[in-house]
Amino acid sequence: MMRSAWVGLLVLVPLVIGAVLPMPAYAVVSACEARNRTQGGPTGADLQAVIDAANAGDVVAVRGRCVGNFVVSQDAILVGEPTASQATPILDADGSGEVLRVDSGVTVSVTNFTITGGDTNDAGSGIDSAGALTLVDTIVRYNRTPALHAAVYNTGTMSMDGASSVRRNRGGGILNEGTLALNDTASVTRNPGNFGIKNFGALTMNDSSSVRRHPFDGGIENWDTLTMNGSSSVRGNDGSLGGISNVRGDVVLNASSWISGNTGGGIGNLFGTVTMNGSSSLRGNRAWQGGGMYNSGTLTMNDASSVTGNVARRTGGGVYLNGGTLILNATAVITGNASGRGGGGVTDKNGSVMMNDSSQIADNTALTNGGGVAIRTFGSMTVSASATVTNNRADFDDDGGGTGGGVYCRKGTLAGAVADGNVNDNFRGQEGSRENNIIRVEC
Ligand SMILES: [Ca+2]
Repeated sequence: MMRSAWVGLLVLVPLVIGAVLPMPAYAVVSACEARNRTQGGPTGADLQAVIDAANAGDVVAVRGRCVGNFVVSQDAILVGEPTASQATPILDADGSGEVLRVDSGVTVSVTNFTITGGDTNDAGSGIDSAGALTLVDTIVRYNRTPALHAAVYNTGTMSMDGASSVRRNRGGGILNEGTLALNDTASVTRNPGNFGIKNFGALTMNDSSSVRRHPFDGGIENWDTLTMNGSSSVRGNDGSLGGISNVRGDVVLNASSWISGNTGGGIGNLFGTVTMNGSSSLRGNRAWQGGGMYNSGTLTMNDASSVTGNVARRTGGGVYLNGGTLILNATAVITGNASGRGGGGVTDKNGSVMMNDSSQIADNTALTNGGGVAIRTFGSMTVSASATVTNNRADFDDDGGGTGGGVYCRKGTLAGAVADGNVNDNFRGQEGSRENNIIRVEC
């Protein structure tokens, strides 16, 4: 009896009010409203008190803007509920301390929030997590740290899902010492004081995730392991070593992952390893030397991976080897790169180039020597029976300065199938009428 009366009232009240006033889709909330949805508890303005009173795994629903330094020390599910005035609820430290701390051993998910207003003198002004934290459609922005720190500090296991992003924080974006995954369309963008992600742990980028538009120290500084899958990208960053600086770490690019439009080069590899698989690519990057990659470690290109359309103002339009190793396997290609001086595709200074299988260095241009490859200072290059160096052009500005359309070997060794037509149809000048395959000086 009572129940049916209540149901009648619940139906009646909105109809009566709705007839008088247009009702918003959601209640208007700008202050903090927190409620334990699992236990059906009352709504309060003290989010920390609701978190502390929750049982492990309870859903804590939040509306509006909650100010404070929030700490989660047991398993929890935080869900931001949209309102008319606040579609994405805000956790705000209001310019003092960390916004959200997740303790070690705790599993937490955070869905549909903006995390902002953190200000600390070390890493983690926005989020400081030692636990297992999943961010879903959550934005971390406008937090502040000194330049060498970062808005997010992860020493546990963190994943960024959905459209989560870390952006426009002062200082770096993320400092990772644990395990970090970027999934879906998650992004780290425009953290203008510093790098996007500095990685001392295991960093994986999946799906269409991206690290973009960092103006000073590049997108990612990697000291341990970085794996890029799906169509993930690092693009539009500026840095002294380009989009990714890899310092003795291991970088693996799989599937159709891409490194593009970075200034300072696509990847700067200092004594580490970079392995390109699938159809991964370094494309459209620019640098003084090594437009696609500056390499003093090992770059292995497998499958149909490519280095394409990169530009060096000086040498090594695609790849500049400074004592490092470049191995091309399968159908890997270095193509369409350009240099303002020598080595349109590759400059090999005291390094080693091995072209295996059906790999190609093709359609690259240099304004001086070595349209495809320039070898100098004891560099070496070996070309296997079915690999080709073709349609590259030296002296592309046609001023008469520059030769060695395929390979210009200033000092070093050039070996393998080079006398068997594998280095063929390369040119000096733009016209394409003057075949100019291999020039040996002290080789
Ligand atoms: Ca020239």
